[in-house]
Amino acid sequence: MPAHHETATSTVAPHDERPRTVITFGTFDVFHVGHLRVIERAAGLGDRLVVGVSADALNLRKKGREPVFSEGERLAIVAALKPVDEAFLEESLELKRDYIVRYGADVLVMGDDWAGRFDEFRDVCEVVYLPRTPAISTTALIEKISGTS
Ligand code: C2G
Repeated sequence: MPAHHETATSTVAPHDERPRTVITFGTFDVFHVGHLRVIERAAGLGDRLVVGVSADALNLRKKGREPVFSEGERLAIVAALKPVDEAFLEESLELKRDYIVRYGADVLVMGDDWAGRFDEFRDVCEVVYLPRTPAISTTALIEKISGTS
């Protein structure tokens, strides 16, 4: 085999041979099809999907209200989804870099309601914002079910 071929073969990056891990985060309260779509599309960007589910205390700090479903219930729902390989409780937004590193994530995926907010992690992984599924949200569902909309 010519020398330049050997060189080409030996420079194939090991990265291409190991599974590509994708990580995403969310509350996933009153689970709906918008949540499912972002999880499916995130899984499609790699070989292994890890999902951080916001803890109740984090959600209260972030949104000022208790989720409808507890963290244990939300975690159980997300962990049971076919595209999800691993799910864990996200205790703090400040730990996002630690979670990315701990789970060996190559790609961070978020809906585009978070566009630009996680660009600081581009030094440790790719950061991808996916378009939100239109016309559905947990807040709208709660309002519809409670008859306030
Ligand atoms: N999402 C979507 N389309 C919708 C509603 C939600 O694509 N119609 C996406 C959001 O963009 C997010 C994910 O679904 O990527 C989870 O949404 P939320 O549960 O609302 O997540 P959020 O409370 O924004 O938590 O660390 C970041 C937070 O944990 C994100």
